[in-house]
Parts: sequence; structure tokens; C-alpha cells
Amino acid sequence: MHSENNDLTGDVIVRGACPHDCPDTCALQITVRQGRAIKVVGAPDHPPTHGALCTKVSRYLERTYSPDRLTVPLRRVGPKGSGQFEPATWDEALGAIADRLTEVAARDPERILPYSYAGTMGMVQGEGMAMRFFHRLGASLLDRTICASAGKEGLAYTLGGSVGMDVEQFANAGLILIWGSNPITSSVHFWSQAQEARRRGARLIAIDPYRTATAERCDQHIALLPGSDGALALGIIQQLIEQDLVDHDWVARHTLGFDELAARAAAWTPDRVARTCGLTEAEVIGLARDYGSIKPAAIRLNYGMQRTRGGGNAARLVAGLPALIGAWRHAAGGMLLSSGGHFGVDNQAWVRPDLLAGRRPRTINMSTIGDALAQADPPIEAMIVYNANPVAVAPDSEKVIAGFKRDDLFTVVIEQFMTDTADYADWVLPATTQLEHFDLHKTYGHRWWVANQPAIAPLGQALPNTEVFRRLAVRMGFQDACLQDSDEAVAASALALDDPRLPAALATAAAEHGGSGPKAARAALDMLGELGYAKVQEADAPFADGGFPSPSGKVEFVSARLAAMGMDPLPDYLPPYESVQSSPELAARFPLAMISPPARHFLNSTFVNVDSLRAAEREPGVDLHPDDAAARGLTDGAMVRVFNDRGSFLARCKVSDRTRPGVAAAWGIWWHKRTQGGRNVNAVTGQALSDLGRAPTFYDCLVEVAPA
Ligand SMILES: Nc1nc2c(c(=O)[nH]1)N[C@H]1C(S)=C(S)[C@@H](COP(=O)(O)OP(=O)(O)OC[C@H]3O[C@@H](n4cnc5c(=O)[nH]c(N)nc54)[C@H](O)[C@@H]3O)O[C@H]1N2
Ligand SMILES: Nc1nc2c(c(=O)[nH]1)N[C@H]1C(S)=C(S)[C@@H](COP(=O)(O)OP(=O)(O)OC[C@H]3O[C@@H](n4cnc5c(=O)[nH]c(N)nc54)[C@H](O)[C@@H]3O)O[C@H]1N2
Ligand SMILES: [Mo]
Repeated sequence: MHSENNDLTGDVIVRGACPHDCPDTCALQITVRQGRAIKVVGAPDHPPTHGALCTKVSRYLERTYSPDRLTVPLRRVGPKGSGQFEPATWDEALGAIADRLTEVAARDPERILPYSYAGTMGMVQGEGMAMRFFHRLGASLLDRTICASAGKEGLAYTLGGSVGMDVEQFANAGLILIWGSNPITSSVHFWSQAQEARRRGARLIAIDPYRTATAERCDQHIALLPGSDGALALGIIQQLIEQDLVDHDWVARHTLGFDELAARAAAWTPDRVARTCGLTEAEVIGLARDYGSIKPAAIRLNYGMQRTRGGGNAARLVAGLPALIGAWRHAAGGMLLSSGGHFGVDNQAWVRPDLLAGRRPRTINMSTIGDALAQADPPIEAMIVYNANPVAVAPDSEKVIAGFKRDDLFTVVIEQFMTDTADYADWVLPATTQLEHFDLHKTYGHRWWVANQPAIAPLGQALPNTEVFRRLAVRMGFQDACLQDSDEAVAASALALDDPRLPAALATAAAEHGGSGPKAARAALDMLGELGYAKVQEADAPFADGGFPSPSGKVEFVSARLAAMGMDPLPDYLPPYESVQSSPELAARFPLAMISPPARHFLNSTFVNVDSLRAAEREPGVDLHPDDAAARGLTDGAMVRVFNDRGSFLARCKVSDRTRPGVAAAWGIWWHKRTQGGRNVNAVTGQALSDLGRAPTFYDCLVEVAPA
């Protein structure tokens, strides 16, 4: 264990990594006294963390040592969903689970489905051992689309991958567009960068339908209608051309399809954009002028703008903007949605797709799990859920719950807490938290690998996810050696040693041990453990002279890959499914467009059971504009029913001009069982998928609100 001993107190400081689904992936320092963690702080010497933690993770000990932690395996004894369980031994649990999985697999392994997301983002306790196990089993594959895949594909078809600016450069920008992002809630370390930029004179503009705490602190807030981002981006393109702000030299050298893009954008005059987005013409013209003339210009795009039908195309359009003005010339110019593509990962060695041995199982989309549980053919007969809480977070809850209730479905949930999903399990298996296990982290917000050392022993009988799968593999008679790899071996396998961006210290350590193979990988990992964190080797402005990971190496306004799939090669504006424009009859019955962005004191549905954090969020709420509230006879503080044809939930009405007329904002994601009516916001969201990436459209959702 890499730790520092303080001789006077006997306290030990252990280096960790925050595991949560957040762009910031903080480096942690955990103080341990006589086997008990007593303090968790942000590492002061890790530049992106800078010694600070968010409100949630600064309460980490309250979560870790919560009396509600699951500490023994549980067998269901009541009806599904009733939450009635009895303790069992690991031996009984693993025996029963292995028997059932073996029986289903003998008929058809595709009837088994793993369901997981980013409860931990660790490469070990995330998919490292789990995917190996499911590949060996031949289970259905899971399309992990619930969060970011629309934007990810938008980037992939434009820049060629999840690459972008170094977040540590934003402090040097002259202009920052904070687009579909509320960093004070969801990425507080980026917000520090933006504030530093502002102190140095930068202009900050928020593009968000809601006046968030972030938008309020920017120089300007452009409050567009949900799902209209593609139109706004087309309007900016039209105006950059009209106002002669295009960097033609850079465009000619490093982009594909400018003329076609310009022709498409020509129709998007300020007047049309203003009508489509619910803005003024002056806002559109002024935004383009600022964007084209203040340098360096940086865009922090976040996933809030891709949760509607046209989210993938909108991400394509926004990802194309920096190229038009040559912003990539500057280290502090360009855009950042995800930095995930800056890390070299050896996927083959890490999750071992070769264990499929030629089988090609079907793929089930996690975002339509409600429909899949009802309709998949052959049916899903067994599901193993880990690092996820689908009953609370997946769209269209009534269908998801109906699916989890099926008596012929065998469900195993590996969890730290008794979540909404765990309530429907046949077996609940207790999992360790980040303080209790080893892990390796790459991130989607900065460029540092971070290692997590276990600080304390597992609580009760909790086991790391990896150990659960190792033991299950034994029970099922899988002999493959890689299914017994240690956590450190799984982590080491993920490091692509031949990737030129491997951090220098890690590359040196690997070179001293032959440069390739398991020994070298282990040396690199051990070096990371000693350092705690290490930055990928990449130029500050890696795209100043092009060199994008796209097929052409250029920014692709026109994508030959999309054309080859019979899709529109150029990005376009696609109006939301649920809007006056696309579905006037629906809009007449359900006139309010509902968004349900992250709550500050929760991390998706994680932390809802931490008393102090839940107290800070109080109860589920829905914000309505004073005009919309008055039209419905609703006053501030009234309990209301939010509903549409899919379902309904109860929330406390907050009347506020922070939201636009016509837009309802319901902050997520509560546990169903922790709400007054037993249903959270996903009771009304739908299963329709985005244009690219097969992603959910949580914010493409019309509702009506009435007194409860
Ligand atoms: N505290 C906290 N932090 C979190 C999370 C959390 O739940 N709580 N979730 C984490 C996760 S999983 C993710 S994926 C990340 C990023 O998660 P994101 O979903 O990107 O969240 P935010 O950064 O809060 O940005 C969303 C913002 O987009 C706005 N928005 C909604 N619809 C639209 C639209 O159509 N167009 C535009 N332009 N804006 C729109 C919302 O009002 C909100 O302010 O955050 C992570 N960080
Ligand atoms: N309406 C609406 N719905 C949304 C969103 C929205 O904006 N609006 N956002 C969506 C987004 S962006 C996302 S990413 C998804 C998130 O959906 P999920 O990935 O399901 O995230 P969480 O709700 O945080 O649930 C993660 C669970 O993993 C568990 N966990 C954590 N660490 C470990 C571990 O080491 N082992 C095991 N076994 N379990 C662990 C936690 O206890 C927690 O219950 O939700 C989506 N749902
Ligand atoms: Mo997410």
C-alpha cells in the first residue's frame, strides 16, 4: 500500500481517486487512524483537484460508514419490490446464482444480461473483470448509452474521437461559452478555471434554458429553448460567414466540407434562429460576433444539450465551431466535451473480447431496458446489475418497474445500498466502496491517470465487484486464468504501453522492465501508485496544426462515414420529438417542456440516501415560470402532480423566473421510494432515442402540471 505514515499520531495518509461519474475525477487523500478512515480531502498537489472537493465527496465518510451499508448477501423473501430480504452466506448466494446462470446459459447465454454503468468509473471495479466474465459466458452485450453516447458520436463523426482542450487551459481563454453545462453543480473544478479566466478579463456566456447558479454568474445568459442548440449553432455559422469572421486559412488546411456546411447554414438567418430558439436576433448576432472576435475562444460543452432528439447533430455542429474561427491554434481555444480519448487503453487485454470465442451475442440498449424486459426475443431471463440503479435512472419508470417485477426474471444486484433496483433483486450482494478497494482511473474531464489505493478493510462481508466475478467464475467452472487476475493485474492490463501519450514516468518504468508485457505494465502501474496521479503526454494545443483522430485527420463538417451508412453526411437541426413543431396534438395536451438536470447534492441517484445531502435538496421539486404557474393556479410551495401519458410524479412547485415560460425544470434523480408519491421524474421521461448514439432523450419530454 502506498501511504505516508505520520509518526506522531500514527495516522496514515492513503492516496485515492474519486470514483464518481463526474468530469473532475479528483485525487483524494484519506487519513486513516487505527484502521478507520477519519478524513477525506482533495489532494492539494494534483492540479485539477487543487485541494478542493465537492459538497458530496467531502461527506464521503458519512456515505462509507452509513448504517445503511449492505454488509451481507441478501436473499429475497417477499414479493419483488417489497424490499423483504433475509441474510445469507456468500456460499449460499454464489451457489444459487451460479446454478441459475448455468441453467439459463445451457439453453442460451444471450438470455443473460449484464446491466452496469458508472456507479464507479474505475477501470477495475467498473468493467475490468465483469466484462471478461460476461464475454466468457456469452451473455448479451449491453449498449452503454444512458449518458453520453449522442455527444460522443457527434464528436466521433466530427473530430474523430473524444478529444479536446486541456481543461487546465481554460483559465487563459478570452471567451468561454459554457454550453449545456452547469459546472457549479456538475464540475466545480472547471468552474474554478472559468473564474480564474474571468479575473484575467475573460467574458463568460452561459447557453442554457435555465438560469442556473452558473448562468447567473456569467457575463451573459442565453436562455434558449430545450433541444434548440443545433439551430443556434447553425445561426452562429451563418453569422460567422456573414460577419466575415471565418479563419479561411485554417479552414482550408484542416477541415472537410466547409462549402456544404456554409450552404446549409445559409438558411439559418438570425430571424429564423431567434424564432426557433426563443431568443432575440440581437442575441444571435452578438453571440456570433463575440465568438468570432474575442480570442482565444473556448467552449465547455456538456451533456445537458444532447439529451433530446437532435443531440448528436447538435454536438456535431458545436464541435465544428472552433474550426471555423481557427480557435484550435491556441492552447486556450477550441472545445471540450470529453477528454476520454486522450488516454491510451489496451481494450483487448483489459476486457478480453476474445473470450467470446467467435460468438456474436445480441446487443441490448440500456436506455430502453423497459421495452427490452417486455419485448426482447429471446426474452431476458437473468440480469446482473452492478454500478447502476436503473429502476431510478432509466427513462419510462413504469415500464422499467414492470420489467423488473417479472416473476420469471432472475435478478442479481451488486450494491453498496438498498436502492430502488436492489428492491427487485432475487439476490443482493454487498459491494465495497472506493475506500475499500483498489482501482485505476482515466477521466473524461482532465488528462491525468489517477490511482486509488484501498484505505480501509472492507466493511462487513462486502466484496469488490472483481472478487464477486472471480468467485462466480470458479463456481461456474470457468478455467480461464484471466478470470482470476488480481485487481492490480486487471489495472495493469488496461495501460496501453505503446501509446505515445503514456505519462513519461510510467513509460520510463515500463522501459526499465522490457517495455512491453505484463511485467512492464505492472511496473508502470506501480509507478502510478507511487505518484498517485500522472498526466498524459500531449501538447498543450495538440490540434493547432490539425492532426485530429478523424479518418481524414481534419475536422469533418461532412462525414463520409455517415454518408456510407445512408445518413445525412452534414449536421442539421432536428427539432425535439415532443414539441409544438413535431407533435402539435401532444403539445396541446402537455404544453410544458420538462428538463431534469443534475441536482447539486446528488450524483445521479447516488447520495440520495445520505441524510445531510438529502436534507440539503429537501424534496423533489419542479420550477415553473410565474406565468405558467399563474395559468394553472399554482403558488410557490404547492404540492403538484407532473404528468403525461407515460406516468406522473409529485413535486414541490417552485415559482421562479429562473426558468423560461414553457419550460419546467425538475432536478434529479431521487429514489422512487424516497418520494411522497413513490415515483421520481423518470416516471414521465420516454424511451425515444437520439439521432446519433442510440441515447436517451430525457430532456425531450412534454408534461402538464396540476395541483396534487
Ligand atoms: N452534483 C452533480 N454533479 C454531476 C452529476 C449529478 O447528478 N450531480 N452528474 C454527473 C454526470 S452523470 C454527468 S453526465 C455530468 C454532466 O452532466 P450534465 O447533464 O451535462 O449536467 P450539467 O453540467 O448540470 O448541465 C446540464 C445543464 O444543461 C441544461 N440544459 C438542459 N437542456 C438543455 C438544452 O436542450 N440545451 C442546453 N444548451 N442546455 C440544456 C440544464 O439546464 C443544465 O443546467 O455531470 C456529472 N456531475
Ligand atoms: N431524468 C433523468 N434521468 C437521468 C439523467 C438525467 O439527467 N435526467 N442522467 C442520466 C445520466 S447522465 C446518467 S450517467 C445515469 C446514471 O445512472 P447510474 O450509472 O445508474 O448512476 P447512479 O444513479 O449514480 O447509480 C450508481 C449506483 O452504483 C453504485 N455503486 C457505486 N460504486 C459501486 C461499486 O464499486 N460497486 C457496486 N457494485 N456498486 C457501486 C451506487 O451505490 C449507485 O447506487 O442516469 C441518467 N438518468
Ligand atoms: Mo452521465
